Amino acid sequence: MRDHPRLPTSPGFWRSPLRGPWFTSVLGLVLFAGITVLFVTGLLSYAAYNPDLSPVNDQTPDKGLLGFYLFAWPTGPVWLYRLTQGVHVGLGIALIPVLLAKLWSVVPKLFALPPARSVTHALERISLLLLVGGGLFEFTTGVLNVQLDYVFPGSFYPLHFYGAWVFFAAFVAHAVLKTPAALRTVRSRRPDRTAPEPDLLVSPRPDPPTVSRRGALGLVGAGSLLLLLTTVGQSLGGPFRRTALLAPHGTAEPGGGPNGFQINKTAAYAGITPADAHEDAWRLVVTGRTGTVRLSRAELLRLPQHSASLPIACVEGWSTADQWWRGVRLRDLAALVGYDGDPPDVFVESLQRHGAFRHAALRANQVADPRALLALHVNGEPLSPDHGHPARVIVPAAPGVLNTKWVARLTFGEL
Ligand SMILES: Nc1nc2c(c(=O)[nH]1)N[C@H]1C(S)=C(S)[C@@H](COP(=O)(O)O)O[C@H]1N2
Ligand SMILES: [Mo]
Repeated sequence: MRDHPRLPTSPGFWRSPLRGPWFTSVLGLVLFAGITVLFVTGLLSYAAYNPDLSPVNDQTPDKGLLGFYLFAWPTGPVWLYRLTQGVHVGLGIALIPVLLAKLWSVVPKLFALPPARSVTHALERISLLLLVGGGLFEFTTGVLNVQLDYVFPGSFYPLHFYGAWVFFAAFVAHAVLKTPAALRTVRSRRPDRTAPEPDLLVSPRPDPPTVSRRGALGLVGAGSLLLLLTTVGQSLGGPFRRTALLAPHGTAEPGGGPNGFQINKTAAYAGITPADAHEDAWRLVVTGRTGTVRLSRAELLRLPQHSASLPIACVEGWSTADQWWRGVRLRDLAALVGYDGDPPDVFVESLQRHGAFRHAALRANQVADPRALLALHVNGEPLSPDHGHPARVIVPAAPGVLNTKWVARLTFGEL
């Protein structure tokens, strides 16, 4: 047996016969399409938080120019955020095997010497570091946020947001440089043929193959499919929910009965005691142009009650099927404090004393929608403590985080 070079900087160190331009190009083109979708759906998710409306909504306050594209998130179709965020999380998870295979396929390049042959080459390699580092960072922070309620230092949102911009800038540079050649490679070469010219990815001394290149791609694809099938149930619901083995909030509905659907933070977790939320003591405080009114739950129930079938869709990718909510329209509450006709933005505060999601701002278009409710009932029963009793906000098409539970105060206008 010939000597095996001991340093990864030597081309002969890398022996897999799978590596080569075709294998890398196919994976690269899949990532090109997939990561573009991840970036766009990620930007949409940020816009859906209404960050430009109020500092309490903005999880990334120093965004500066990166917020250039923000727009008023629409209130329909009601499944809008279910779709965009379901795609973001589901696709992100399904692409993990492709990302890992792609990195594995180009590993000899990361070790190649000399580190830089020219200024252009040096710049290309720096952009590659940002690309690889940024890609691993974005996928890791995303998965941790979905799986573990987070463990990183600092908030998930700014890290994932700024990381996305750094990563995407490097990604665009890389895609512009590589896509034409990758397309040519995939169109013109068969997977089992190696490059006619010497290519850094092709091992000069390959080991005998144990699987074909197409076979290896098939394995990567099967891995992606498996992850997809064990995740998307969290966004699809229905019978698929039982297959969502990898989704912490996505599997079986908790408990039974009308309130038996996913709970993000329980009342106990949010520090809401039965005394806080007791109907005798609780009053909803509504403030606006003409002053303040205080309403008990019984008084709210005497106002016109309206229904809307709306889902809850969380940034973590899970969502519920439509639930049948019933309560007072937000725009009717605005009218009580001097806003007939065109309701303004509203600032919503919860009984909860700590935590980033205890308050949220809703835009005028959300308040005006006849399906936007201060819900008192769900599926024909009073709200359970975990779903926000005595009252919660529910707004069509919005991220779950804007559906404040255990509401104490609504302040219309003056945001
Ligand atoms: N007061 C309060 N409201 C809140 C939250 C919270 O932590 N505190 N979490 C929000 C988030 S992130 C989601 S996804 C939804 C989940 O609603 P559910 O627990 O009824 O499913 O509630 C929202 N309302
Ligand atoms: Mo959420």
